[in-house]
Parts: sequence; structure tokens; C-alpha cells
Amino acid sequence: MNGDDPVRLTVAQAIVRFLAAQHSERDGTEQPLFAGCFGIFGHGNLAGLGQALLEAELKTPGTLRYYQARNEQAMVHAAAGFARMRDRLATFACTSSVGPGATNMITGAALATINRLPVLLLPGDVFATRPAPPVLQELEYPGGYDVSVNDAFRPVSVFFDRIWRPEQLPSALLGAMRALTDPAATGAVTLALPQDVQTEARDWPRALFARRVWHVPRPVPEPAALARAAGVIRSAARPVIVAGGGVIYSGATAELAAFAEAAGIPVTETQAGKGSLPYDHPLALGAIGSTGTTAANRMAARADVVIGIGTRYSDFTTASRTAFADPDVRFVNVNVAAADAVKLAGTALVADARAALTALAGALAGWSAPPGYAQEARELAQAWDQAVGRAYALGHRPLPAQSEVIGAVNDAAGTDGVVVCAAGSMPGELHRLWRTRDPKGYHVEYGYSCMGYEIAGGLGVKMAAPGREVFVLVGDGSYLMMAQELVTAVQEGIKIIVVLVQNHGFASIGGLSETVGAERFGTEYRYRDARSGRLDGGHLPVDLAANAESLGVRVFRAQTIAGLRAALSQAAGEPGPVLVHIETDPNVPAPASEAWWDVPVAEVADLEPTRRARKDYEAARQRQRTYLQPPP
Ligand SMILES: Cc1ncc(C[n+]2csc(CCOP(=O)(O)OP(=O)(O)O)c2C)c(N)n1
Ligand SMILES: [Mg+2]
Repeated sequence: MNGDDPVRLTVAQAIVRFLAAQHSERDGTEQPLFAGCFGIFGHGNLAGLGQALLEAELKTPGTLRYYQARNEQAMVHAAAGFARMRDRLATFACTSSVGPGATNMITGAALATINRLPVLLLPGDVFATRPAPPVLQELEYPGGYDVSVNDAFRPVSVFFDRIWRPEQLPSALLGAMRALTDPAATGAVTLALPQDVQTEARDWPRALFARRVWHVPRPVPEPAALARAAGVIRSAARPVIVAGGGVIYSGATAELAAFAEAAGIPVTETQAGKGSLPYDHPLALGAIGSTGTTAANRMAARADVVIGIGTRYSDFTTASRTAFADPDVRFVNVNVAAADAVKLAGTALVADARAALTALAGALAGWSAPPGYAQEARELAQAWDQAVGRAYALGHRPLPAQSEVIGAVNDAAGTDGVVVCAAGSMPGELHRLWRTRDPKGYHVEYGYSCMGYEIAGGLGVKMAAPGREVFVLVGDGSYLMMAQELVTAVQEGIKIIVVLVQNHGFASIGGLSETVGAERFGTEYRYRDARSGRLDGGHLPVDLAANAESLGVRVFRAQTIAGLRAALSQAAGEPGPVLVHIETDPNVPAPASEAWWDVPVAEVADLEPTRRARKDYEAARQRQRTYLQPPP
């Protein structure tokens, strides 16, 4: 037998067999690249991938297990949550039917690509052979019949291919695996599969299905770039590190601590980078930017050299380019992706975070920031932690404050728990208030900040780390948008602890609306009032605890923080998914960041509050910087 011996399979059977044989490797550890395949079947995939997954389940159980989801967007979120928890070394495939099933995955694809998380999407597509067009759910594009709704995946995927002919499959599969396992270019990978092609048989070379290992590289810095970066850092009197998600994906937290300690450089964290240092590390300043701590933001404001590591410098991180206020501030950017490394006109160090930190530590041996500098940072961090302690224990009445809920969940999570969140007012509060004790204990999706990620993403996190308790914090708005994967958790016996924070609407957007002079318009869940004709009646009578109960979830209704703590300790003993419902007062502000976020305000308005907001906005924009000064 040799590698070219034929194996006769359908395209879909070949895909399943190929995926089951793929592995990733980094630092000598191999693991299957795919933990399974999520799917929802329709006429666009049931006879192709559905049949193939069934055959695999019967013939080679466990090689690519099928998981049933309730919503295609949610299954992509679960895959993304899984991939993030596994540092992008493993993920899921997701199969959908044609048309709406496929386009439901587009939001999930965008989320994965923004967060640089590998997910493999296999949407069904219209017939390649076109025997009876248009088929059910086909959107006919008059400009050309080779376009389908799946072309909408192109801008949100890092790799897209459509398998018009079976012969194209091997190269498409190899290209897809390369993209998934490339740390600089990973994200959503889409292989669109016309429904007829999925079922067509062909003789495949046996070698296509051989066990294959994709080595995830740790690119080392180029010596000249290292010397340039070290030179800029040596010139600093007030250096600050911005640790992004790349630090965590690279597994570079120990190297970060060693580098920061040796050089006496305080460390701030983005949302994806939170947990890079434990919250009580002597050099940890916590969250930076619009949702940052006063400690991080005050140090950032006066920094002369900012060392970004594995960050893409979103507007939240830079406080819309106001966070770094020293007129001569310079940036050194360590990033595996060149496109991020050159941001803010920084001195680019294109490399894996761990490899770069080790190299920088060597290049800067014996050098450190001026004496007393680290102590200044330490004092600011301690003052912030006292503010956190107060926010955790406000004793607000009659309804508790959200910060107290975060405090109770933080206590319940201990050293090993994982908190999951994505949208609403909680991500900002979590960013500055959550005490991280482990690099994988904080999982807030803030690249796409997608309402509805929470429960589905939390499911993926738990599947990736079954030994850890997963706490999903979800607002009532996000819950109403996408809670249906609770049924998947029940079906699979996957234990997540969902803490549902009820505040009758979009507290976050309400607060933001007020700052831009839009008066909280349309942000609360209220009846339309018969007399005013507006949505300013009483609260809607939704009972989301009853909703979760009806899905088969074990539910606790907490009225107070003491009740929440009791429910969380009972939840620890539950075998399956749990939801704890608590109502909070949306009008208690968390300790402020002293930082700005650029959201434009109407330039002309009849409303006086809008006009006032515009004045404030114009004043704030004066502080906005361009960071265009080329590196020295
Ligand atoms: C899919 C999606 N649609 C809209 C938004 C804009 N948005 C951000 S937060 C938010 C409200 C979230 O409400 P809820 O989950 O109740 O959290 P709260 O703001 O009350 O804390 C909205 C509409 C978003 N982030 N994602
Ligand atoms: Mg809400």
C-alpha cells in the first residue's frame, strides 16, 4: 500500500476523515486539532456532512464527535470559547445547512476573526451543478450565479474557499489547516460546500487521511529588531507594559513576570490580556484604558515608553488615543502579527511573545527603570485595590449593586474558577474590578463584545476545561438575545454556572446614551404607555428564572448578596447547569476609570442635554493624539 492508493469516499466523508486525523503541536505537546463538530442539519448538509458524521460515529466512535446546537451563531461562539481556552491549539468544526443556517454563522465568524481565534466553518452551499435553480433558500444574485450568500463569509474569514469540484478538496483542506494553526493569521476559516458536491464520490489518495501534525511556531525576533527595541526601552525613565491576549495565548506569563521584575516595569492589561499577572503581583496595575484602573491609567498618562505585547491597541485600550499623554511617548510593539507590531508608529518586534520576552530579558540584562518608579506604581495599585474592596462590599439597598455581584462571584471562583462575559455593563466593571488569580481565569470577549456570546462561549470554555468551574455573567439583554444553548448544556450534562443580572434593559447603553445627550432613549425594557405613546411605562413582566427553569436548568433565585453567596455555594454541588437569578440596581456607578472613550455626539440638536454633551465631547477630543511620530 502506498500513499496514492485510492480510497473511495464522498467529499463529506473525506472531510470528516481528514479532520479527525489533524493534530496541533507546540512545545512538544500534541493534541487533536478538532475536539468535535457542532452542527444543525438541513437539506444543505444532512445528506453530505450529516451522513458522513453518522458513519464516523458508527465506525470510529469518538474521532470527530457530533454535538447538536440550537443556533448556528451560538455554535460558532462555543467553538471560539473552546479555542480561546485552549490557547488556539484546538477548536471545533461547525456544519450548517444552506441559506439562513449558513448566514447565522457570520456573526460568529466575525467574532472569531476579530479575536484571532481559530474556528472551522462548513456552511452548505447551493448546487454546483445547478439542475433546478433556484433551490430553496437560494438568494439569486443577478450579477452572477457563482455568488451565493456564503460570499458574505469572505470579509469575516481569514481563509475562504468553495469546493465547486471534488478535486479541489485536498488543497482547500490543507490551506484551511495552515490558516487555523498560523498564530499571526488565525481566525474563522470557511469552506463552503455545495450540497451536491458534498455527496459526490471520488477516489482519494490514502495519504490525504494520514495523521498530520501542524506545528504552531514561536517565531523568534530578528537580531536587528531586537537591538532596536532594547535600545528604545533602555532610553526610558517611565516605561509601562501593555499586556494583551498574545501574552496569554503564547503562554508567556512567567516570562512576562520575570522580565517585568528584572527591569522594574509595571504591567497593565487589556481585556484579552487580563490575567497576564495575578492581581496582587507587586508590578500589576490591572486594566488599562477606557475601562481601566486609575493606577494603570495614571501611570500610562506619564509613560515615556509603552511596551505593547500581543495587543492590537483597540480604542478601549488606548482610551481612543488619549491614554498615553506624554508628548514624546514612544511605543515598542511585540507581536506575532506584523500588522499589529507597527501600530502607533511603534518600534516593531515581530515575534512570539514568549520568545520575544526571553530575548528582551537577555538584551536588557542589568538595566532597570529608575529606583522608586516601581514603588510609585505599587502605591497606586494598592489604592485601586482598596477601591475594589469597597465596591465589592457596598451593602447597597434595597437592590444590590452590580459590583457586589462581581465580588461574590470572584470569591466563589477562587483560584481555579473561570469568569465568562462579553457585552453590557459587566465587561467594563469586570475589567477593572475582577481580581485575577490565574491566566485562564478571566474570559471576557471584548473584541466583538457580542451580546449572546456569554452562555454559548461559556459552554465552549467548560468543554475545553471540564475540571474548572465556569461562571457565566450575563445581563438580561444578552440573555434574551441568545440563551438557547442552555439546552445544549442540559443535553450534554455540561455544568456552567450562569449568574443572570436582571436590571430591566441595557444599563450600559443607557449610561452611554446619557453621556451623549440621547437621554437613555430606547434602552429600558418598559411597556408602551397608552398616554405618552412612548416606551416609558412600567417594567415588562419577564421572568427569566422561570425561562431557564423551563429549559431544564437548575435555578436559584437570589434576592440579596448573602442569598447569592448561598446559591453559589449550593451550585458548587450541582452536577449539571445552574442559573442564579439576581436583580441589581443599575444606577450605582462602579469606581471610575478617569478615562475617555470616543463616541461622537450630534453636532446640532434641539435638546439642551445633547448640546451640553457636544460641548464636553469637543473638549475631550482636544486630548486625542495621533501617535504618528516615527520611531527614533
Ligand atoms: C449583538 C449585539 N447587539 C448590540 C450590542 C450593543 N450593546 C452593547 S451592551 C448592550 C446592552 C446589554 O444589555 P444587558 O445584557 O442587559 O447588560 P447591561 O447593559 O444591562 O449590563 C447593547 C445593546 C452588542 N454589543 N451586541
Ligand atoms: Mg441589563
